[in-house]
Amino acid sequence: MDEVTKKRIKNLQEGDRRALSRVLSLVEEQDDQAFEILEHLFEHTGKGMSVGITGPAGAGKSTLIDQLIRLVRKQDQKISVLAVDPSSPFSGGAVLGDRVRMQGHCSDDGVFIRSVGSRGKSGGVSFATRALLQILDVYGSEYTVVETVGAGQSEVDIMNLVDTTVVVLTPESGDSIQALKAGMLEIADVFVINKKDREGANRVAHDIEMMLSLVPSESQWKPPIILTSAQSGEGVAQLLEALQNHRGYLNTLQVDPARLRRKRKAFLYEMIQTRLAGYVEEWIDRDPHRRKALESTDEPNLYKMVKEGIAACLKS
Ligand SMILES: Nc1nc2c(ncn2[C@@H]2O[C@H](COP(=O)(O)OP(=O)(O)O)[C@@H](O)[C@H]2O)c(=O)[nH]1
Ligand SMILES: [Mg+2]
Repeated sequence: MDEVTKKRIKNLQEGDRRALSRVLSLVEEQDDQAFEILEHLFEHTGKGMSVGITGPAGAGKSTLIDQLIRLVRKQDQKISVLAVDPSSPFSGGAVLGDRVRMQGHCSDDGVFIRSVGSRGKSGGVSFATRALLQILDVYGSEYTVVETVGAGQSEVDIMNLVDTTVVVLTPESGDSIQALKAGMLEIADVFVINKKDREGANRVAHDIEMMLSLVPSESQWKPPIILTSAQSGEGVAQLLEALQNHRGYLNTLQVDPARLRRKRKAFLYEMIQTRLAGYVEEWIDRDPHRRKALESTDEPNLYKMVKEGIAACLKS
């Protein structure tokens, strides 16, 4: 590793905002150096906590996160938000509504907000998100919140990357029950019933309690159900407390060295896949015919071309 990179990592660890931007760009560009940095950072992570916040669109996740930011900043801790937007490419567009809502924090150095597209052209959102989480952890972000919509497989995958998963529901409609059916019950460490200012929050809380009691669980952790009103900020302090409690619970669990090794292996494996996918994209872009051939339905020698491409990539 060269001196500049070493210095950059040191600056990142000291909470230097410019080093953070630089490292993030390197990762987004999938620069060779980025992979080296990430491998190195892996050992320095584990100080901050990562929180996934998921639930139906419109449940109030962004509003809730905005309130969390206020609260965490009052305690003078750092907080970051990664908004996973299914429609934007990895380094591309902003989640406009979210940006606008959270822009009150723009000038605050203790707050970092970034959107991550879940249809990245190579490697996918899982690697990108994991990389961002590690970098922000090393940067000193005490809380890193990942906001995702819905209950698709990619959301469940993302939730596998965070320490604590919060499922946000509202009194409205039967969305709570539907969301729970889609596998949210299993992934939730904390439930939030937002919009408690509206009719029916207690009923939804009761439904969830019922469902939880029907599912046998070996875990010592019983997911709390927290009623909030994100607009007014009511209940947000209780949410933060629940997050801290869950973190405390995780700390009581024995850290299994084999599990850590598996995690590291999975990370390196993902890194290799991402890197290879990057080579393939580069190779395709080197000749305009290739992209066209890939996208046409009547190209006769497609498989041959793909084979050639893979061979070329493995050589480079
Ligand atoms: N009545 C009420 N409305 C809320 C509450 N929290 C959020 N909202 C509104 O619900 C809408 C969706 O909120 P948003 O945070 O964008 O939801 P997201 O899609 O889950 O991120 C916005 O119009 C919010 O102002 C709440 O506690 N009570
Ligand atoms: Mg949102």
